[in-house]
Amino acid sequence: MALWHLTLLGAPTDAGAGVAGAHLGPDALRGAGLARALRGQGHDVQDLGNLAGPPTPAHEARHGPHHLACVSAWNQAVHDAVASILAAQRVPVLLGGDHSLAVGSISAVARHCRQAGKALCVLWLDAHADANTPATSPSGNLHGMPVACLLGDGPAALTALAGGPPALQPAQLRLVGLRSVDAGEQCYLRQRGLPVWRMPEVRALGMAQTMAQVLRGIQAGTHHLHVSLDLDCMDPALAPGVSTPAPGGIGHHAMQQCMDLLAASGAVGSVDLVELNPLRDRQGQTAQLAVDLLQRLAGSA
Ligand code: 6HN
Ligand code: MN
Ligand code: MN
Ligand code: MN
Repeated sequence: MALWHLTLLGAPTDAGAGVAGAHLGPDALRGAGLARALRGQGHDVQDLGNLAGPPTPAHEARHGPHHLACVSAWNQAVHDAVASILAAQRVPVLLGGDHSLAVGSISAVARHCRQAGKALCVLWLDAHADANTPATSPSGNLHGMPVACLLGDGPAALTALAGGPPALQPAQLRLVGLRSVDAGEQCYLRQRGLPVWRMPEVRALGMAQTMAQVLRGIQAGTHHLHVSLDLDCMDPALAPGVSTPAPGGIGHHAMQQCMDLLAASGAVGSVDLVELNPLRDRQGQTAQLAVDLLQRLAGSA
């Protein structure tokens, strides 16, 4: 297993979520010993601390996506920081924060891959599709929209972060673990032809077979695999510390297996670790689990 030169970057905001608390995620992950655990495995770990950004406004906008200006400011900061980490040849690990931040991080990764001539694939581990647009969203919350934004469908302030063409094409995405998909998202997934492995399928195939399908054609060297890990992909009995829990998620063993198979691919080049909500956690068990999963994802050096 290769040694990772990884850089932790905190983005303490919950502006994209409808529930408060994800802004406490980065420090909870640090408190659970994230850097120490990774260093203990031999990895080179740098921690840039937390980015600064605007506080979450107390009131929702009456029309349109909630807190768009605030979410855009955070995403611009994330984009710029992730771009410099990648330019320094390191693996950025974005500590969220809510999942809207993936627009900034993945837009930076997409630009980097275009310049480096690498093929980008994004694994989206989530209970949700995060593929609403402002027109279909039942909540107005931007953490339900990053997939559509990355495909070019969303508020211009967010889609523009990719710097011209959309950050991603549908075939570059793989959505795994879904079980809470809104009606508008169903249509969108079908229309755009997004590759999806819903929970019933993951259970029927088993994680090994699921990941064999997900990773087909992805090779270390030619490919850059970005892992966007929304902690609500796991079963909430196991990982209660999230803002939008959905029952029937991925179990402990399957999740560990998933991380081990990703590590073995050798293709992982960037990570989002998002949606930890310490206000909803029980004795830090979700934070601890997240540390364990990231350790496995990085593999032992
Ligand atoms: N997440 N589909 C719901 C919505 O409000 O659009 C939930 C989104 C959850 C987003 O967990 O990252
Ligand atoms: Mn709000
Ligand atoms: Mn998500
Ligand atoms: Mn989710």
